[in-house]
Amino acid sequence: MSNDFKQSPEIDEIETREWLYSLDYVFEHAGPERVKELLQQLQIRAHKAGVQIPFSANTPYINTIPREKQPPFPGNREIERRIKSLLRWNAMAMVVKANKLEAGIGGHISTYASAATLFEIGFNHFFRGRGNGYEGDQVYFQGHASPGIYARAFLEGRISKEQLKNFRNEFAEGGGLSSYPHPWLMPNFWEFPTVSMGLGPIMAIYQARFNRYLEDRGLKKDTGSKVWAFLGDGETDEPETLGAITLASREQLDNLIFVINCNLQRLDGPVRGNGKIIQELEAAFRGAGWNVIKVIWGEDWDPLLEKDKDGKLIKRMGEVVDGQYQKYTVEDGAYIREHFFGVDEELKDMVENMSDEELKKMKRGGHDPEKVYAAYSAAVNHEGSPTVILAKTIKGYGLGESGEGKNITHQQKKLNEDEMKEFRARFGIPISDEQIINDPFFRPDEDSSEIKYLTERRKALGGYLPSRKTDIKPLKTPDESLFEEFYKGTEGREVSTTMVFVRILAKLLKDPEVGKLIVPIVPDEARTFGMESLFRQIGIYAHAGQLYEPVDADSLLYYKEIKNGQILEEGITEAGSMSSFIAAGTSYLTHGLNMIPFFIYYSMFGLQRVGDLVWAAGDAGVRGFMLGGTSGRTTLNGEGLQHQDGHSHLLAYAVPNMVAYDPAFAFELSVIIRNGIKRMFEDQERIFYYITLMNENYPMPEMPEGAKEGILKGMYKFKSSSMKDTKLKAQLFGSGTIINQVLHAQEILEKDYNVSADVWSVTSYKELRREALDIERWNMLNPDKKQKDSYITQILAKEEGVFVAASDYVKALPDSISKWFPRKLHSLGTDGFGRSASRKALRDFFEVDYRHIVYTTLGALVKEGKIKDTVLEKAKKDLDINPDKLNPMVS
Ligand SMILES: Cc1ncc(C[n+]2csc(CCOP(=O)(O)OP(=O)(O)O)c2C)c(N)n1
Ligand SMILES: [Mg+2]
Repeated sequence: MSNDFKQSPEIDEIETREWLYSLDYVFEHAGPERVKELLQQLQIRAHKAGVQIPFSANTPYINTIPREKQPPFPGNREIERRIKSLLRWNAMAMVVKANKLEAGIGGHISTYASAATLFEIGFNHFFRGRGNGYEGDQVYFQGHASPGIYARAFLEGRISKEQLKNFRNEFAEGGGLSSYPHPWLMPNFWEFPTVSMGLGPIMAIYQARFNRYLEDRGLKKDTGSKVWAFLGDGETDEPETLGAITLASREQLDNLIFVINCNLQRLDGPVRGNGKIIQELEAAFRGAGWNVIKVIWGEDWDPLLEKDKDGKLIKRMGEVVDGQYQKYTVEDGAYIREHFFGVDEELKDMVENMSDEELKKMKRGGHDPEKVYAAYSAAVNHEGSPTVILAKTIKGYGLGESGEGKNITHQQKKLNEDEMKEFRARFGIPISDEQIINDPFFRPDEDSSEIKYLTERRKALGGYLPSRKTDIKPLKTPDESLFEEFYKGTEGREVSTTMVFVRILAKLLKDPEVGKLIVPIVPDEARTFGMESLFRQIGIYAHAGQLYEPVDADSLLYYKEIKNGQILEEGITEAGSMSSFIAAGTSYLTHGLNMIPFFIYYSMFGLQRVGDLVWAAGDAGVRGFMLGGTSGRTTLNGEGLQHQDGHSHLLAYAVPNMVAYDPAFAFELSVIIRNGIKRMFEDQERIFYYITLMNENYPMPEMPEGAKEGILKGMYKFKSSSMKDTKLKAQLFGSGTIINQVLHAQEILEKDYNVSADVWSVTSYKELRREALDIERWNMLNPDKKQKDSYITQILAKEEGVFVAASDYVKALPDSISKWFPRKLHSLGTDGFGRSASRKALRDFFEVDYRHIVYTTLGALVKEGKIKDTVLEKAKKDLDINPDKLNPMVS
């Protein structure tokens, strides 16, 4: 048959009808499965015949769950509506009041206004608390919807009126409420920090995965708890939001539910004015293997869809873009009639009997409790993959003229009196005009139907939420004997601190007490760090086990994936690994388990790459060790500019509860890790650790007598000079592998220049600075009391000579403590972009090798008039110092 054969339109129509009738027949007699099978067969046949069927991951722009599949709604709609009205009112009043008391204090009204139904269906019917034998669901609330969550806690009697009044006024008497979900600031309330867009979703994915990990390893029971992540549609533009969704489907995380509040707007304007965010997200999530449930239209659209026999309404729904839908929100019913339905006579006829008022009131799906209930119910019962609910809502819903659906609505923080009155009338809030101004918050009596209802619902669901566990059991720190091997040194054997770490980890893993609690996390770098022996020893976690014969099956260290594996081998994702670290490091709060994560990665791809997640980890109260491997701008040689880290320790300064160390020797590392476990898990301090590890091999010395305290405080004298009677003195400070350059410099100074130099090992500039600042502040606030000396001042007061510090990090580190030194501190460091070259060349380039340390020391002695210029002149030649070399800092 020729391709240009064309049959008449009439025949086309008959043919189409016949096919459709056949389909209806099969559906009625054999059911949906048979229809699926037939369609698949047809698709294959068409494909074979060369018919290119356009790809689409989308379904029509209507609700995924048709009306006839909706389960009956078990709640009392009227009471729930009234509760919701109270929440809307109090949430709005909280922001308005806060801004009245202090203009510009901020806060958000519109986001919660759009999400209220989405949250409330959860609170009244789904979110499980930590009672009745459940462990509780973990809910990541959209951060800037916090006023609504506070408003609910107020109705629940968990937050006082005074606190509501002090929203965003945390220093107020009686306590205030933090702007957003910050567990650091409200440790018994908030569980997850979510307000930095994108972090909530990725943390939720890894939380759900970590819950599975604990179950698969037999560390906790599966009580059917779910992880819910509420996020904005604008938030989906953050790479973190969608970046890990395939992990969730790959791992079949049916304990995970995303609810995306698609109000079509972000801060400045529409999320996709010229497109459709719901369809875009549907395609992305379906493509990634998620169960996608769209909740687009409310119940008043059902009768119209019923009438829509030829699909014209569905087609119209699908062709209108989001920017236009936003316009319908702000316009009246006549506009909707003309511009939405008016494009087609049949559509126009469909709404002929409806008034403009009725058209205007037709709800979006996300504001319809029964539609949202149906979606959640399907989500919690779905098995085999994670679910995302795409709920269409209106930003600023209920704000009316003062902001509903407008581009400015995100920033709306003030309502004038008339607008407040209008709101009050719309939601039937029983308060007087006078109260609106002075005392707007309203909570009905304890025995009112609203309070009784919500109290009963939360009781049935196992308690209030959000809330945090408080009965944390401390862990006993592993015995000193486990670490002692590392205090002895390696007797000449050359090893790196990375190798030492792996050995410490292996020993900890074998410890009968803490072994099972250790969670090694690695983003595809286990071999880089020499950790591959752990693959076989403790296994790589894989929910599915190992469905293949690994290529290296016959080798001792084969790639062993196993259901109860202990290592989290995350693949190349520092953000994902960091999220696992957060889930593991907060499991003392979420599950009452003192899991001890060790997350090891390329130090360059840590604090600067996932710094915002690190900040969130601090907020969340994470415990555990981040290990920046291959660190040091000159120690990781050959790798060049993008790999060589010489500044992560500076970034660590910014994280308030991060304790950072840059150890040089095995014993230092060992003392630091043991003390870290003690401080975090036995003493229950809210801190976490950052330790850099290096890959340069050298013999590890024995721990000097009495060094422990100094190691932990940040510095101690490692090696005094053997020369006694010389006038020329120097104090040299070294960190990490650069300590070896400093030790070499000590020798040269003594041998060639008659300078007696002591060597100090600085394990942590940050700790030294923190302590000194603390003392300085105390002195400032207590001038009338006996003034104290910082640790730095105490130990250096009597030290003679010039001070020179060198590390494989930027000069800002030694500079940050120099003001507490008795005399000037000369800093050497690795400021600037790295290069691919040998360690020797790099250390020359960055001026941190022994030559530059010697030369700097001699220069300092010249300036102090202790030696003559001529000595320095000669040294320049002997040490081959080039004053005209490139400045590494800017080249
Ligand atoms: C990483 C980050 N960037 C910017 C912001 C500032 N911000 C707060 S809310 C918001 C708009 C949110 O839009 P959407 O996700 O659609 O949420 P909606 O309020 O519409 O529900 C922005 C840009 C932020 N909180 N985090
Ligand atoms: Mg939005």
